[in-house]
Amino acid sequence: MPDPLPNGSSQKIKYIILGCGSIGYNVVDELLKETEDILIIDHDEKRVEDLLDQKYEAITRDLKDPALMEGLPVPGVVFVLSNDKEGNLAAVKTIKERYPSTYVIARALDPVSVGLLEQAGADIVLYPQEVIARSAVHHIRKLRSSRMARRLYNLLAGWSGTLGIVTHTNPDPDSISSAMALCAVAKDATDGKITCRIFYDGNIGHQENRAFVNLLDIKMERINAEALAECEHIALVDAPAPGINNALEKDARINVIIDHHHNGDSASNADFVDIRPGLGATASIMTQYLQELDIPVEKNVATALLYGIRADTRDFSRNTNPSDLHFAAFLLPLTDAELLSRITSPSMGQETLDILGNAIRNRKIKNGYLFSNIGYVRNRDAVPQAADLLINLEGVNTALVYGITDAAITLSARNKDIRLHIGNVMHEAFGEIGEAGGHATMAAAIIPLTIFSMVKNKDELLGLVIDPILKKFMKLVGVEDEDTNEI
Ligand SMILES: [Mn+2]
Repeated sequence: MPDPLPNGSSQKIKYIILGCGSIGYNVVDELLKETEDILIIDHDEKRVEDLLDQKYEAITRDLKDPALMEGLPVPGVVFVLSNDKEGNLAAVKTIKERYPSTYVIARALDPVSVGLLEQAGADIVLYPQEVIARSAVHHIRKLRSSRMARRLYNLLAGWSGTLGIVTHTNPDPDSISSAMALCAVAKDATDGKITCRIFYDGNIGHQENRAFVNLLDIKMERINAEALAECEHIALVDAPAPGINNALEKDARINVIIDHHHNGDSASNADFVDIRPGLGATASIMTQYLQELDIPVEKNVATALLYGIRADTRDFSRNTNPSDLHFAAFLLPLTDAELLSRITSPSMGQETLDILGNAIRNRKIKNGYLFSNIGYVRNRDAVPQAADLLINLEGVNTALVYGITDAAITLSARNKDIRLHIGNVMHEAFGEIGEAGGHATMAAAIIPLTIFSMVKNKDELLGLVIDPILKKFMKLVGVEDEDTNEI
């Protein structure tokens, strides 16, 4: 046995294991794959003898002994793994006092010890019961999701003819990329025997979304009953049920539903339903299928999916989950980086530029509240884009931008004032006359024009009705006073 007790303490050792019961022994076994620079310390003389017989480096010491580290080389990492609660705590203190920069990983024997060991300076505290519980749950989740992927694959494998994939109304990158990925899975499962058609309703408004569809050359068709009738199978992506934010009839027969929204209608009779509200994007679910099923991901599909995850999670800043990051990391090397950057910075259309210009010109600011009337717009996506722009102006805490389309008055709000929940205010102000709500920092409202949609001059109509409409909002936020009319 080489001498583990050199004179000075200038000598170094990579790992010291304190306590070599079953956990310690397994850690040693794992570390041996990397290095033999390991010293084991245990209080049990018999055990140390056995270890020495097996050619391990080991010495006997008491973990509670203040001289525990005396004469030993300086360790890079110490694992404190005995089943003696007090011994572990004492050892962590002794090591950290002597070698503050040595990494110490300690085993807690009960939940209280977790805190005590951390206080004593342990860099990592493991509570094995918890580690096992977490790992057990993780495994079952993974098993369940890979079973889902397999089930979908087997279902698709039995199909032929045409699969119609329906995205939600005014489809976004999450919805569109999910449709592309489902098509890839179907093609793989049927050996190319199935034809996919991607349907949408509404419009693809936001210029980034248009750039997305154009640059990735995605073929999409406007949905109609005739086209649907030509499809043997129908799938719905990024919407929870037929008739909810999509153009399908509520009682339409759907074969596959894949979504991540909360408002799911579980009474669906589809052959396959996978709704996972925990995930930030349907594109994450689709990426997982491709990964689990080991289906090669084409560049444009990977690029679309990554953009879909990023867009739905606002670059991982909302409704996001570590899995979304995991799937994004899987996709990243498969994507077309240049294309991705062209999608995210599309050249702005003339109409959008004009609208943003109007929004800035027509702004009125009062007590940190900005109001802007952008008048008639063909594309209602221009309203939130203007709100995004105006909230960045100096002195503005809350921005409310409104405009009118052929069918509705659209209001979009952005808020930086932490005392204000703009989603609640919008809901209270406009919920009775339209659809309204949102988050603390961003919200929207849509007030249908109903019979007034027949009025030709929409700008004039908006001018006539907007004051009474805004009154309640102003009252709620406390800016109604003498010059309200000015706004
Ligand atoms: Mn989505």
